[in-house]
Amino acid sequence: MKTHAPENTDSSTAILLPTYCEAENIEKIISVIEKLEIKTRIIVIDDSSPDGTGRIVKALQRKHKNITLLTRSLKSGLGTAITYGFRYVVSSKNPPEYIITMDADCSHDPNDIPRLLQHAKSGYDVVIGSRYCQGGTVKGWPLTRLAISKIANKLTAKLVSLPISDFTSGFRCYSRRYIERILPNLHSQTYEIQIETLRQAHINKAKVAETPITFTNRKKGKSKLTKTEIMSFIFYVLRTAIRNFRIGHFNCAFFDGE
Ligand SMILES: Nc1nc2c(ncn2[C@@H]2O[C@H](COP(=O)(O)OP(=O)(O)OP(=O)(O)O)[C@@H](O)[C@H]2O)c(=O)[nH]1
Ligand SMILES: [Mg+2]
Repeated sequence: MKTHAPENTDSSTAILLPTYCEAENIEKIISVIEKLEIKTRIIVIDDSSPDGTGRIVKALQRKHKNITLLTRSLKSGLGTAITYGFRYVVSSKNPPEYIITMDADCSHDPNDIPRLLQHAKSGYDVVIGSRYCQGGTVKGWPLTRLAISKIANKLTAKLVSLPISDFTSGFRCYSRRYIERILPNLHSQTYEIQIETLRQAHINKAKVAETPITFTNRKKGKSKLTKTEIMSFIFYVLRTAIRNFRIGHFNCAFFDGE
């Protein structure tokens, strides 16, 4: 594991960008984040992408002092990439109060970050940028993909008994305190990390909120979601349902987009 870290890491917010072959997207997403009026650190967790994503990030580090590049030697799954980023951030000097996760393929709009942060600062441990709560939208997906995703989210809500409309959104803002509490229990390899972090919220009686976002289908690069990863996700949901983790009251709030 190699780290290329900047000297200036003082900031209350860190944004984690897991990447595998996002050479066509990474510069654009970082440039939009850099234009936000909030001070953030950007942590890219790259699995030695053969398309040179890491090289582009290294070049961007010369221009922006708030970027850290964590390089893993092999493609090891979205779940372990996010968990690795969490571990790095919470153990850093002056750790940030808030940790944002988002896809690096420009599907999530960095301009929504201030709103997610605002809800986190008002006391929520997990704020989900949600495609399926009132006001949320998806642009550019074929109807079949949208239907599968919506049905999967509805089924997941039933199976795991949580009143959340978008379990699979990777656009989140967490409080660092919450991540420190759940980190020892995060063992997901791939996309099921998104449900595991919410399951832990339920177990720990954490406060969860959803706020609508517009999700735009990636315009460049390829999806990393493989059939094996979809199967692993389905097995995770079924296992979780069988364990039936009804633990009483669950704190989940919904906000509109303002
Ligand atoms: N480091 C790392 N990043 C990954 C891995 N798998 C996916 N990612 C990144 O995680 C984010 C989400 O992956 P996507 O391929 O966009 O998955 P998706 O959003 O479900 O699928 P799309 O419809 O193609 O957008 C992207 O930034 C990917 O580059 C992995 O194994 N390792
Ligand atoms: Mg994507």
